[in-house]
Amino acid sequence: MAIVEINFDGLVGPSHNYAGLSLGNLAATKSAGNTSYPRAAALQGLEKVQANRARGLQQGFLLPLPRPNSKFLSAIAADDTTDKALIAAAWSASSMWTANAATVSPAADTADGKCHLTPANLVTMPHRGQEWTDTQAQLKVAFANGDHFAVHDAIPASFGDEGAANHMRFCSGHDAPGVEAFVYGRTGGKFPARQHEQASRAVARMHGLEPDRTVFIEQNPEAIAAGAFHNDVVAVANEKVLFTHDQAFADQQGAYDAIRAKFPQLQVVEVPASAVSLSEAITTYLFNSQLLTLPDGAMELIAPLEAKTDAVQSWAAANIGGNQPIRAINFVDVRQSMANGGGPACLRLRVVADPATVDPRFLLDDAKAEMIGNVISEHWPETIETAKVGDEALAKRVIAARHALLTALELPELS
Ligand code: SUG
Repeated sequence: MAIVEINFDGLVGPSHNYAGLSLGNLAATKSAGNTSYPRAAALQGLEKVQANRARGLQQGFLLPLPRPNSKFLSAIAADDTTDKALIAAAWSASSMWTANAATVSPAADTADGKCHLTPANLVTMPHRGQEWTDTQAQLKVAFANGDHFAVHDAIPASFGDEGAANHMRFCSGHDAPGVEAFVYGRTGGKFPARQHEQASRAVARMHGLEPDRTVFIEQNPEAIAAGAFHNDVVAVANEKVLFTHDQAFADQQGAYDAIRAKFPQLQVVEVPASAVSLSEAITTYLFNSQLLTLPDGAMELIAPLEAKTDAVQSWAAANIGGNQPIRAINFVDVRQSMANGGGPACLRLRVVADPATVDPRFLLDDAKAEMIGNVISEHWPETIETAKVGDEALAKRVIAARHALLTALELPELS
């Protein structure tokens, strides 16, 4: 049995648009009203995935959820008088950011030896709070093998949960037992704190994690106020390495100490504000990079193009490569997603498992990637103007596009 990390990227849906729905997500707010390019967005995501496969890594994908979401629209009795933002909520392609789909605890960490997945309730934002039931339905198909996986219900809506975006795992190798760190925010700041401490604690209990291999850390309120609506905008972990801005946590040294107490091998790669300011960290999404272990054991960062700034490059020149824990930084074009506040790391959900235990329809090979690319090129709208969100003809096109993908992938149970 080969237990490996499989990244499940969210395929960008045909309704991808810039309606500016996420308060506290500065990129999405700035892009509000702009014309989107769903076809280019989806192809950019697919290209990132293919580049990671070319690095020798395992890739899966999750499908766009049904949009416009007719269940949501009928639940709010939507009509011509309904607030435009609520109509747009039903059209959001936000399920592409699968780092928010669920929290995943690999089998090596859990009491029953299964890999546990809890869909994130995403209740803080109306356009995202409607995702989890459909996400769960999909996870139950992809991870249907009950000998290896347990898919839970979301945590009750009283406690906001944003999934893997606020969760980090430290381990000597992906298949080894890990220490899981949950990062939560406190309410009362300028922007909503989306991850509630009690949601994090409930997920840890639900997954059967041992308290002495679990850490709870408070996010820096200043980081949330500066636009880090998820912890993965200011920190990312992989195996022994924590790559983080020095203003990510409420008590930075306390956070390192708490992790180290349970995971002594921790290596912190800290970027000080003097090298890259908090605001530059957020506009560049440097920490929303994927930090990947390549087959030869070396780690590389997959960063968004937006992170190719002078400040980042001069920090990287001195701190990446050679004998440093991170060997290289690569840049990838996911600009359509970035304009809605989603970088390379937002677009993927990490699952540590034996690929043979996953429904093969969700795993990628070259032929399937080509087929998906063809469906996108043929069916995804080239552009969506925000004013067109809600348009009936466009709705038909978006529904048909998703349907074409489900048919090509032989996943009729998700229609
Ligand atoms: O929840 N953007 C997403 C971006 C999610 C990024 N994910 C992680 N950091 N893991 C969000 O704010 C914008 C959609 C809009 O406004 O239509 C949006 O939902």
